[in-house]
Amino acid sequence: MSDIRTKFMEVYSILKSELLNDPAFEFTDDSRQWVERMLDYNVPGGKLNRGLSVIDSYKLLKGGELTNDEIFLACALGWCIEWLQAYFLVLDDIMDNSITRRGQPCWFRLPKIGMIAANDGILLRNQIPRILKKHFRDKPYYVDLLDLFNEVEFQTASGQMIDLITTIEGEKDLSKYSLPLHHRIVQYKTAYYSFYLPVACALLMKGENLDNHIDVKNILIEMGTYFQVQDDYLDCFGDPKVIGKVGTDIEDFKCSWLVVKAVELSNEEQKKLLYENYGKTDEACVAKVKELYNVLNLQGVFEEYESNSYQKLVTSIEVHPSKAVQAVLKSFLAKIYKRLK
Ligand code: DMA
Ligand code: MG
Ligand code: MG
Ligand code: MG
Repeated sequence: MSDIRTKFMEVYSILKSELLNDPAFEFTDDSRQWVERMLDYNVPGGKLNRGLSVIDSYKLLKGGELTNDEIFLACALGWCIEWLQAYFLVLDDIMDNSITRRGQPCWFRLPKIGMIAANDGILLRNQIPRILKKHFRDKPYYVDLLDLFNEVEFQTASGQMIDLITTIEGEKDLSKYSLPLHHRIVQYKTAYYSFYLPVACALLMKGENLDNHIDVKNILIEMGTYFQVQDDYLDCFGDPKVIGKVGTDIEDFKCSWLVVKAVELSNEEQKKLLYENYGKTDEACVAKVKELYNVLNLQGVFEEYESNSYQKLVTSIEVHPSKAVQAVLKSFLAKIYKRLK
């Protein structure tokens, strides 16, 4: 497995050097250095789960050893997803006013970067079709691949939009926060690109028609929802040293799974406390919200949610007719169950 990680990193270097010598732009030393530093800072530093799972999934779908060519292509698609993630995160951290990411300051927080980060996000996004064009142009599934990335990007950006418009100053309203709203936000902002996209890439490489795999998509969306509930939980209860980021959901008035549960479980007095303190940057307000989360035992409520979701997912995976697809889904689920980061 560490073998595949090494291979994956090798492909990163190749893709990076191709992008730094893209003939469509006349790079100078300065501009090349800027892009190289920006890529190294933002693209490869995460868990790489999304990217690596393209290779994993393709291997399981094929059911045999991969050729060098297949390994390269699966890695390249994996990196396209990591690029997409980097693009969304660079912009997400600006919009969420975050401090750290992957154990280092958010890109826009660096003194010489600031709002140039917004354009860096756009560049990251534009590098994806550059990679796809270079390596997949002649493939019969090229158009489907482009279409898939476009579709998923649209869904993610729309999810980000509904995540953000719930926090508009002057329109903050906790009574609007419900599980259906939360589900809708996380399905769009996280599940499509983090869970459906890697498997869909592997299916396309295998020559499959995605229209025939709606059942797989639905299971992956549910898994992605569970993953974002974990993210919401870790935002408050995770160890920043382990998750590599400091939570900002309470300050940001986010429609987090935790606050939805808190609204649901609070009595009138507790609700009042929540309404008065949620969405404020003041440390004392944040501390009061966290204290209420503890009084309501949201850690216990989460653990219960976690084991229920896990059981439900296992059940829906096991009714899938294909053993290979079952293996893909189970491997995904195993990677995230009870994750601490
Ligand atoms: C993440 O939402 C969604 C995208 C598309 C980046 P988030 O703001 O909860 O993520 P994080 O906790 O990593 O900032
Ligand atoms: Mg964020
Ligand atoms: Mg966000
Ligand atoms: Mg989060």
